Amino acid sequence: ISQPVTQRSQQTAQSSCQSLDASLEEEVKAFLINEDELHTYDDLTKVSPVTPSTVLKCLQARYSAKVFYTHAGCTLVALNPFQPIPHLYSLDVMKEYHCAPQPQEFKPHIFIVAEEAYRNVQGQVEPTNQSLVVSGESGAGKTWTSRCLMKYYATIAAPSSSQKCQDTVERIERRVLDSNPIMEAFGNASTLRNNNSSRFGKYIQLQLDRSQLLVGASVQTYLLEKTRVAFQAANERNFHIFYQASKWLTCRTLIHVLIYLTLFSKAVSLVNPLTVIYFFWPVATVSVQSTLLKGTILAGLLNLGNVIFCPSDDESQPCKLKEQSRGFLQNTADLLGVPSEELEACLRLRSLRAGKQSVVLKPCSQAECSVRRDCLAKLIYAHVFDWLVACINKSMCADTSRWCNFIGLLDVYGFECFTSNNLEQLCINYANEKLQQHFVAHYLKAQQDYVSEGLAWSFIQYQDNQSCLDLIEGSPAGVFSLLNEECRLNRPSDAKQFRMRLEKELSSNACVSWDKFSRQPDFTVLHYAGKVSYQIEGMMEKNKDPVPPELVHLLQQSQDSLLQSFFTEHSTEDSSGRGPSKVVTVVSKFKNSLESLMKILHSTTPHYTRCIKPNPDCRPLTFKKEEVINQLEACGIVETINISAAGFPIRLVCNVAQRPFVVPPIGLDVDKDTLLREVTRILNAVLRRHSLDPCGDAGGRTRSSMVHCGRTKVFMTHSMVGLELLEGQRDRERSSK
Ligand code: AOV
Ligand code: MG
Repeated sequence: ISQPVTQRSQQTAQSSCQSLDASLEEEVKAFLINEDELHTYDDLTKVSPVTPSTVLKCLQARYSAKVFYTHAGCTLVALNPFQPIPHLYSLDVMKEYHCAPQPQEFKPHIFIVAEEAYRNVQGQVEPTNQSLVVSGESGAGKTWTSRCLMKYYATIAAPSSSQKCQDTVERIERRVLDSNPIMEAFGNASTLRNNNSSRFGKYIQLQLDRSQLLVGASVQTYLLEKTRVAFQAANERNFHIFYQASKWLTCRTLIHVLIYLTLFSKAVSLVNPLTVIYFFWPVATVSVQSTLLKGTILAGLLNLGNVIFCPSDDESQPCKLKEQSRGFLQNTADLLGVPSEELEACLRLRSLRAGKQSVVLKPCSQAECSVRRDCLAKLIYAHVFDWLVACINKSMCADTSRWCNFIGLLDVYGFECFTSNNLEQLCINYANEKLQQHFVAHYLKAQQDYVSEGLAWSFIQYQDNQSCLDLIEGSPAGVFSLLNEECRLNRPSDAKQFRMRLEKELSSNACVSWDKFSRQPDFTVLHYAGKVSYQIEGMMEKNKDPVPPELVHLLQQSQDSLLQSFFTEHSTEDSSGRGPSKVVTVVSKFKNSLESLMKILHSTTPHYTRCIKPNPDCRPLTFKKEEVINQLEACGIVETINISAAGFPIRLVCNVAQRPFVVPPIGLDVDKDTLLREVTRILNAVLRRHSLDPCGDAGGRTRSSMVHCGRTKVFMTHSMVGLELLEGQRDRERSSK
């Protein structure tokens, strides 16, 4: 049985054990004699012995042979080729996998995972929703993989041309696929790690009707990195849409240097404005469509970025606009449909409540003016993005009466570690920790079942990331809670003081460390995927994400009906920040949205794909061992393989009332024990009949049995073969009645 390693020291000991000692080296050498055949290992459970080195060698051999997918027991490892691989994802290949009686006998492919989930929806006992979780670090290939999965379902779950509802359904498939480039245009950007990095998370539910046809889809998004609108790190870029749309923006000033757009250029593919319009046609009014097509809001944001203020000598006076910014301010006001004097006043003056009735205006410093300007840009962009997602949902989502099951595709931002990391990275890496925990809970901790079921197994150690999660989300002593507490105090934030507080409160957690000599206050978290140092400066402000009420008032008066509609529902009272308890912080919102995601994941059958980035520079067909081994160790691939090889991930809960696989002649009045014994006997018999040895071997290591009977469940190895044969048998029995 797998066992969590709770102490860091044990983990260190474990990883040093993993470093090859002399005897193990010998074993590896023996194994490597067959180097010519290494690339033929389709499943890493067949590699013997399973060590980080042997697994690495095998993957490297496959990568050199241009084989990019490998099973790792219950998960699939996908190596990023960083170049298009012709024919790997063609229509013919999709059909081949879809039509095969046993797709798992084909070469490992993402389509096997897709097909398994598709067949699983119908369920062993009852239909079950499925989730395909794609994980991996930034640039590893998650978004690419989820696009492949969407294409697969849009192809194989489409009705044949003879079916009547072709018209609507065809539109749905198209829409589902077309939603991708639009969301990526607005939510992806070029970062140091990936030219097309997702700056938001998404979970797409593909809705299937009773005949397993795709009838709709809905998408849930998570925490868009909106700070990017106003600021990008060196050599990173703003969201793609600003570059893509510049050709069709009615922006009078695009010839100028736009501060919100970094200058370093990259070839960008254009998003077709017609696709955008086609999406919004059913849900947007004519004026909204024209706003979008002209791109006035986006152009307004770009102009806003060039509104610069001079430092002020006299604090009682609002600081002045730079002379060359006047034109940009006027353009911004025109494009956003607001009076330019009011826009200027909102940026330069802060209103303070003095007593119950009166409001005084306080001049803002140069820095404050810039913060307000950027805040306005972020506020508008975040609303545009949410509105866009809402439109996409409206146009894709099927009526609840039309669909009964779903397959969910999860594609979130991958683990990130930059030279400077802040709240955005903390949230992104926290999301990855949550997913890792889900994986650990599902595949590894679940093996505890064996104990309660009375099965004897040897323990396999794995890394539990609970203490890292406690560090971040724990209450009352966790980074998020302490950050929220600090924000609630509503006082000017002091990074040094906050760091001291963190150190005091979190000292007992082994997943955090403190660098006494760092120039800026920070803390280092030991994530499952590596160490990351987070800057504290600016973290509190980012968490509060305050919106000056004057800005909301301004936009409520906009002549642009779309812009105005974003703020009609918005309560300006809440954003005034008067009641400290009303502040819903960024981390609270994010934590809540992740919790609902986890609930959905727990209610579905998950399928994990681990994307691996073979080199840090995104170079085609380049395999850097160091880079790969770190990722393999981080996601616990060796433990996963060991548990998959030794374990029985398929469990049939034997419920006397349901009697899922009971083939006659078992009577209705049997007790549970008899039923279990009988099911096991039948399973073994079915396997033998198909010339499969129920006591088969696992790549040289004898496994006790492919089928095992516990107290309340029958366990099977991950080979779907047995299960499918069994289901086939059941269907035959039913139809012969
Ligand atoms: P990510 O989603 O995991 O990173 P992507 O899916 O965007 O990473 O992949 C990065 C790049 O790798 C893509 O733009 C492709 O050029 C290339 N790529 C990935 N998979 C394949 C494949 N199977 N075949 C060919 N090229 C591929 V991030 O969103 O940054 O976490 O936040
Ligand atoms: Mg991505």
